[in-house]
Amino acid sequence: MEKIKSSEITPEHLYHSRRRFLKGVGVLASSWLLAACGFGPQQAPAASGDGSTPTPLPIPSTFPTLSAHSDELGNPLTPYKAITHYNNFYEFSTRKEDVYRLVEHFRTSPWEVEVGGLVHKPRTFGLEDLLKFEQEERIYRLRCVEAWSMVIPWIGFPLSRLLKEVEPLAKARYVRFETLYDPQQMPGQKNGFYKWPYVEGLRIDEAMHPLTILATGLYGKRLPAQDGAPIRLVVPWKYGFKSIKSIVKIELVEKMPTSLWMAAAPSEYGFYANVNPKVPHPRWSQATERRIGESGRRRTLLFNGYADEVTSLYPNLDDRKWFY
Ligand SMILES: Nc1nc2c(c(=O)[nH]1)N[C@H]1C(S)=C(S)[C@@H](COP(=O)(O)O)O[C@H]1N2
Ligand SMILES: [Mo]
Repeated sequence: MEKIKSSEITPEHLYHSRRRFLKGVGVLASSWLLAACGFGPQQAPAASGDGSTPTPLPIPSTFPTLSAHSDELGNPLTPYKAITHYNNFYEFSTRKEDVYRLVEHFRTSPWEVEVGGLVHKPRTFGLEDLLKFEQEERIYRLRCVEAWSMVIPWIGFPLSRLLKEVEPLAKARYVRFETLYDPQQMPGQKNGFYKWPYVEGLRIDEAMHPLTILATGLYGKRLPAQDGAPIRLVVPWKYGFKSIKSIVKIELVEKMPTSLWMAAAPSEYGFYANVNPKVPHPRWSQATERRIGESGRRRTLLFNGYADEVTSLYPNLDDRKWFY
């Protein structure tokens, strides 16, 4: 009997999860301070169990329940415990293992997000308004520029839906996002090295892309504070630092915004920050990554595995500016 190469077979569960995914998308100071979101590749705690830490906020009736146990490539979800106990959130601490404790008293309700700038209909959305957008589950890989990664079942809604509500003007070319500034609650903001508040930005077509979401939950629950409650951006084909947490302001602008990381280390971090295994960080390789909860390393994928969906956004992939 002839042997079939295993690469020619698409296991059924992969086929179905791929379909589910597609349905979902609808078609210096001292240099150690400069590692975007950390100190370079480093050890993470071994992830174990699901270790559910209940969040006190009620789960909105609009939240979908967990729909799958792997992403569209067949990678298993990272355990809840790891997603919520290994966090980059410099407003609280530069130590990933400490963040979950320091957010204990962080007030995420009531919460407002001001959306304005170059738009016809500027508007301030209360969290309750944002939760009225139809919430869906999106299982995405998160690839930190420090070369570790997770698979996270987010709940949220496309950013494009919010932007359509405010009707951007034709001259709006970029979207600028800002995290809450409140040093009383966020002790890390007393660290004068960084220019607070945390700022990030996207080109408007990146912001309108169907993969780009605002997340309000994960694992079928409200977003834990350490993951950016009550609302954070998720842009899965870019390094994790673009996915700004605890957003209070979204502005449509004409000029490319300067992010916190561009200001802190312009030779290391640019605006686009698309994942590319072939473009090393000035201080380490991006060829492989450590998936939290696994041993060994995985190969990093171009655009973090979302190349089919997003390559068309970036003409001339040889231009280094897309990847740093
Ligand atoms: N406001 C804010 N957003 C942030 C960060 C931060 O320090 N502050 N860290 C970023 C980095 S470097 C990463 S890798 C992701 C981590 O998200 P997670 O802790 O939910 O895994 O959040 C990003 N968003
Ligand atoms: Mo990161």
